[in-house]
Amino acid sequence: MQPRLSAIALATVAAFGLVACGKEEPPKPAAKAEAPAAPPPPPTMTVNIGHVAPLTGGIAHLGKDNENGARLAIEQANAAKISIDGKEVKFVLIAEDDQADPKVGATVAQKLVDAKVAGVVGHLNSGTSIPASPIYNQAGIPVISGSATNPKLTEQGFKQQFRVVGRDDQQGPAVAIYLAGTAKPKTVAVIDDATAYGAGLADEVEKTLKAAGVKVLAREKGTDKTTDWKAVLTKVKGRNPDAIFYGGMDATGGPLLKQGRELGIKAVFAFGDGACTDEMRKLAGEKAAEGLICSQAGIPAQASSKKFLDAYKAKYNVDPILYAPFTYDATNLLIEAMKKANSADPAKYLPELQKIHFNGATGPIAFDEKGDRKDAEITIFTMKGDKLEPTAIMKGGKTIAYNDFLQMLATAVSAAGDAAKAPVDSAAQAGRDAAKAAVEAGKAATGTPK
Ligand code: ABU
Repeated sequence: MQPRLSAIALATVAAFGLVACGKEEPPKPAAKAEAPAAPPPPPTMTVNIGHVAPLTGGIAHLGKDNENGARLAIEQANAAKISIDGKEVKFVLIAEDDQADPKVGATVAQKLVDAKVAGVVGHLNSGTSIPASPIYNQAGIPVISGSATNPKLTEQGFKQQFRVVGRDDQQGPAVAIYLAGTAKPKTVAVIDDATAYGAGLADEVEKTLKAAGVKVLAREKGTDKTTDWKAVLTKVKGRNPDAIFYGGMDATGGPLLKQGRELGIKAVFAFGDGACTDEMRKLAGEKAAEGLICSQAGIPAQASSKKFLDAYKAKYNVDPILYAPFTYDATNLLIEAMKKANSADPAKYLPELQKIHFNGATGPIAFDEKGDRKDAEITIFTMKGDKLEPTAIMKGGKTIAYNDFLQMLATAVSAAGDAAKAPVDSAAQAGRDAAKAAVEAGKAATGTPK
């Protein structure tokens, strides 16, 4: 039996050998030397991009929102396998927490310089961006803030400093004109949080109100950590203002509004962009927040491109809060300039950034000679029911009702329905162009919104 079994086994092995090889040759040992050589992997390069925002403290939610926007852009760029100088680039986001503290902001800036980042997105706050800016300037590192609005940031002559939002000398007059035109206050109390942003914006509002003939009461101040405003508000209540403007962020503005209503203050409250979030409804309570007027130094987050909004929601399972579309654009601007220069060397790609024309999630972006965004919009919102509703877009001293802006957008969407690529973004762009044209032609109402 044994020899017969062996013969069967041999025959079986031989049969399998024939099937496996497909030809009548005895199987050979794997001919490794004859296999075609695998192509060498493409050369790669790592490009570090810094991001700075407060990730701890009262406005950590805004810092995280900013970081989310930048991180999404990095992830998309890596998925696109971008090549620079013949090398496939892996972009890495180095995210730092400056705690919204000017000193920490400067320390973190030096840390990013030492880490040899190719560019920086940030910082979130004007109060940290301004002290960090000479450090980046000395190192020649391009920096784009997606949220810092104090004019000084781009008034220092630093050629590598940019921002993709408007400035407080645009935002302050816009919200003040809107407040004066709609609430028609005779006296306004102005309070700020003693930061570069809050105090600077309050100054701009005060200047504009006074120029419009509105009486502005003596300035009151807190800090960016004040959550007990009762002493300040009691003083303000005694002066019986028709409106109260606060320059500060939502973490402090929310308690201010809540405690103001608790004290029985009936005045109209108006805030700037840092306190123009839906958080206000949670912090102040729905009833107290009703009727709040506030401004954003750009288009509303929800008006940014559908492509961005969908990708953000898919990745984070929430909607952007405030500046995420702007930090997303800021990151893409750095990458686009590197692509155009075919280099991630700051000295080589900076000239491309200075002259860039880029269609971002927040619309067309180009910079003026100071590094400010050309033609930045300012949006005015009113808290109605459970959310902030965009009311008007202000641009170049003129006002267009937000619904008219949306109408133009809808018309453009239908006209651009067969746009070859990225139709939604093309249509949104066409809508923005139409709105811009309407504003520039002076067809929209001026001075006060419809
Ligand atoms: N623009 C408001 C928040 C950021 C800043 O400090 O400017």
